[in-house]
Amino acid sequence: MFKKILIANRGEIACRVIRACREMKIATVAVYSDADRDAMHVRLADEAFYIGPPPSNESYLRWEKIIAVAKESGAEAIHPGYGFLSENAEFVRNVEKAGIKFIGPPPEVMEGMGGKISARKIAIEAGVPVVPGTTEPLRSFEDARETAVRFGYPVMLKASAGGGGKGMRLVMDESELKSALENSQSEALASFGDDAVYVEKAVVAPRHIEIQVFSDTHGNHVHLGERECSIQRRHQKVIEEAPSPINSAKLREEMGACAVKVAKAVGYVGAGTVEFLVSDLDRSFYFLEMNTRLQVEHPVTELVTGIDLVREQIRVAWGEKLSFTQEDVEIKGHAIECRVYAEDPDNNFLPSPGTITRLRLPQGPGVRDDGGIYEGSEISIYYDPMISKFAVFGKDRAEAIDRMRRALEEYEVGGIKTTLPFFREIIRDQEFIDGKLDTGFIPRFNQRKKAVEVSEVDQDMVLIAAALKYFATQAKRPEITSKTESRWASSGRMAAMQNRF
Ligand code: MV4
Repeated sequence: MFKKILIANRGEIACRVIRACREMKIATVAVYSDADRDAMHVRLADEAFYIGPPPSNESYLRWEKIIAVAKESGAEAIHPGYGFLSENAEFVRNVEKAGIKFIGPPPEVMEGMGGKISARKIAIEAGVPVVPGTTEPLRSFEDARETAVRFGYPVMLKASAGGGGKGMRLVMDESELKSALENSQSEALASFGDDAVYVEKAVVAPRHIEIQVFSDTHGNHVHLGERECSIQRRHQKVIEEAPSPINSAKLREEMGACAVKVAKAVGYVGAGTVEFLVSDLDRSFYFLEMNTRLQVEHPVTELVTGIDLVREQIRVAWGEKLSFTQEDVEIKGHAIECRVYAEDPDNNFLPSPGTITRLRLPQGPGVRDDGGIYEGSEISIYYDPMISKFAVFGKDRAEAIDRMRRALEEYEVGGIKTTLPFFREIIRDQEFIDGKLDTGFIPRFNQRKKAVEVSEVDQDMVLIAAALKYFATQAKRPEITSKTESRWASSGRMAAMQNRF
């Protein structure tokens, strides 16, 4: 087995990989920028090397520097985490040229799946359903007009190089097409340096369900069931769960088989994810794209399968066979993950940098916090503001929701704003509890919230009502005073406010 691995990343995912290495008795090398001198991943690793100023393109994206550090430290492999260099084929080629193992798929696989159009071609070739649409970039407005009519409105324009919804436009009818095409192309050019845009038929109110796949270098390809990731805000996942609340063994088998077909077709190696859009109407599903990395939301799959995906990635990179077969994979229980961000949900999710002055993590049955921070940590403005991923496990979805609600009450982060209050509301939302999760969930949730907010003129009434409620709850003491907060949580918060800790 490898004796030493370099982690070309930061934050919680670097910590996650270091933790797996520790368990496997592999020494770890961290890299850090000026902004991360005191970061958690630097403290957890056996060695740490400085790689440059805070901006990513001067530090975590400088692959020559990172490869030089790997050589200098004697690391035999590099784990890229997600983001940064994780899907950069040029980086992989240079890592391998330096005689270092890259923990991930071969560069050709990354290139094949890197473009949406090329990925669609691979999926079609593999006999996997894709969203009806084109497999060539649009040549002109005329071309777009004819294609849209052929597939029928509404259609989606998508950037082939796209990701994160950039360059994506929903077009309801022909009157919107011209400006949508121009905007989509210029956004694609600005974001990716490539203005190739193609057409897909729009799937109405779809779910985003993805299948975790795993492949070794001996030609074994398996899937580990699905993750439901439909709850997204501005194309960023917010809450993920496994299994999907649809929870159909038949659908899992069909989608899993398609995901494995895609993995086989590209000669995949390691951990990958095949994304699908699933129509809520008839459960028809369509290949969307494949992510050639370990994903943020991998813990929910680990919780319901009992398989350590990072450990498996490292074993596969060393050349071992998968430690399990498809028959061994059993989905048990239910897991839900919330992405905790240093953002202010009351102020349009504006990043909230600063020092974490207080940190109390949930404990007890069924909780897992994949964190990258500690009390005293500084959250800078330079990187993604995700500070931890908080996941719970229960025997079924109802128990997982109960645990998430309880654990979110215990969870306390002081000194900065976080998205925790937002999650405390979602976990109590009836549509969420009922599992009605499609792409329109967050917009509908915001509408419901707005409906209960009051207008300016009602402010006095609200104050009076609040005063009445306050005296009513005072009278009822020592009962629990809040529906949303345990007494342990509120006394902790009081202590924090009074600086008595
Ligand atoms: C779509 C779609 C409807 N029809 N494609 C793809 C990337 C993801 N960030 C949003 N994507 C979508 N692609 C077709 N042909 C709707 C979405 C979509 C979405 C999908 C899953 C979860 C949330 C979403 C929010 C907005 C749009």
